[in-house]
Amino acid sequence: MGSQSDWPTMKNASKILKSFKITHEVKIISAHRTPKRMFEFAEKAEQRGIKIIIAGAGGAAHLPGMTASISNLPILGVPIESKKLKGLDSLLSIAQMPAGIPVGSLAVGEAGAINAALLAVSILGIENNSLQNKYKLWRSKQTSSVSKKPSK
Ligand code: RP5
Repeated sequence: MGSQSDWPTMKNASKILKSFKITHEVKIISAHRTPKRMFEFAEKAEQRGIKIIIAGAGGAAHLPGMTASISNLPILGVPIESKKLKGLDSLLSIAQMPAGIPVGSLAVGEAGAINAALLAVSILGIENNSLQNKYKLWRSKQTSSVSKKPSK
């Protein structure tokens, strides 16, 4: 994520990954404030065995796109809800990538962070039957938890 201030949102992704026992690391890397850190991380991620990068950023949210410009790994971008524009700036910055450098953009805020992690689980599950089964179970539990009628 781009800043400590993104962590309240991005910790929702980490919680999901933990619940599926997915080994992951959590880092603050800013495309603007720490560009060298970003470059080094993105350049070495694949050889370090990382499979998917979830990048959360807000405002002029260049972290997902710039990471995608350096790494061939799948990049899932989470637009953080910014104070001034409620995340519309983040969403457009992340979604409107030029053709040829893909970033999978999720929803603004907490839902996006949760779904980025679930999408990562789903992608990793393609080559991992046990993970795929855990994901199916998670989805079916969610379905069963939805009441047919509202409570009083
Ligand atoms: C972006 O700027 C970060 O991703 C964060 O969402 C936003 C604001 O950062 P802070 O000023 O709160 O550190 O780089």
